[in-house]
Amino acid sequence: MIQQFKKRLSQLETAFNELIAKPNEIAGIGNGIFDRYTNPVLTAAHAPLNWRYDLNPETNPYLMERFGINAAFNAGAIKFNGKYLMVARVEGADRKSFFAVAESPDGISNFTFWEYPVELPQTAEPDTNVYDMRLTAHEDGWIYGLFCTERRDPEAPAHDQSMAVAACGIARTKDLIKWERLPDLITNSPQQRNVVLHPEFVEGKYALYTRPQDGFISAGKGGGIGFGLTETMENATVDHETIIDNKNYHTVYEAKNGQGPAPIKTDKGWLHLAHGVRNTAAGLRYVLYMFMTDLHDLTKVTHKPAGYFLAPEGEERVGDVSNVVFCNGWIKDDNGDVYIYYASSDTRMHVATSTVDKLVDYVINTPADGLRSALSVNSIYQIIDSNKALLKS
Ligand code: M1P
Repeated sequence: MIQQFKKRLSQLETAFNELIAKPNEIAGIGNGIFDRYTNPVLTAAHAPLNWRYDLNPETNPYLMERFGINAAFNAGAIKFNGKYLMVARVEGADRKSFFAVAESPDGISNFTFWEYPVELPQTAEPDTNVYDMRLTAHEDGWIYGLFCTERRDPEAPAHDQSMAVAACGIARTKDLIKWERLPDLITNSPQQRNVVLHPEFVEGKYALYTRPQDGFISAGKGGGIGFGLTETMENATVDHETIIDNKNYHTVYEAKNGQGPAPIKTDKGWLHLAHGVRNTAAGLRYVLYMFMTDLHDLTKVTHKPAGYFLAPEGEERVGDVSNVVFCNGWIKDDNGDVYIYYASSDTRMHVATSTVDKLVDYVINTPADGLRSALSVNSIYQIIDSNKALLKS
């Protein structure tokens, strides 16, 4: 028996070590805007063996998995002490999500989870499920993690065990190990998801991107990316939300949308990455899109390329919730490189790399959505005609 235990343990360790050590390479020639990579950067299989297995042959003679991990996705991201960190949404086989920090030396490979998952303090109303943390290194000196906290709807009848209320949970830290929990955000919306803290004070207040919604799944009359101010994060309250980027008929954000990570400041404006959702016969399709807001008026969208920036491709299209890409973490390096950490199909994490210069060029120079087929054709005509003029010159 002990021989079998040892053999199985050695097989598990070899497979795990090979996975962590796997190099990652740019995949294909790309579209000039960003590069995809051959391998996902974080998966359920990256969860350490000692989280999943009781490694004592006396209490676990068959070396069975005692705590199954289902997925690792929707990660916040930050560069901290020279390392590239993701705070992933790790989901157990029991469907509960929790946060865990994974670190990489180069941002594209060898992501390894820290020893323990995040121990998230609770409020008086304990979370049933927590997910999708957005990290913001705020100019007040704290690193904030804003996330969705989900609880059963207190109004739900006994026969309905799926009605839930989503709210914005708030925690802050200096080292990503010890977290201080603050009260949940209060807004006038019945539900909130995809709330993100802006990194700078605005008019001396904390600025938040919100996503007001009527129901747990459907944005209903709500939706759009909202913007609001709060005096404090210790009792965060947004009394007034201005919708800065709305849902729109026959676009990739027709059903709902949401701010991704905190925006990146450039000399041309704030770069935003967001997700857009539309409904199809095969279910909801989530893609990523970008826009830019004014440096001095964060509620003013100055540029917005038509359509999606990144959509699920190949194996990314399949997972627990298929046809989804979602991003709540990116890292801008001092040299202008940008690491975009995106999840596919609520299952695994990938990285795409670009630069601030490329993303600014993309956002400013890609034609906007004319909202009609004829105007899309016009955009192609303009490109063809300027290429023809180039050949003649
Ligand atoms: O399943 C896709 C995504 O659905 C939700 O996003 P949104 O609030 O925009 O609809 C979230 O549950 C997210 O975690 C998930 O990836």
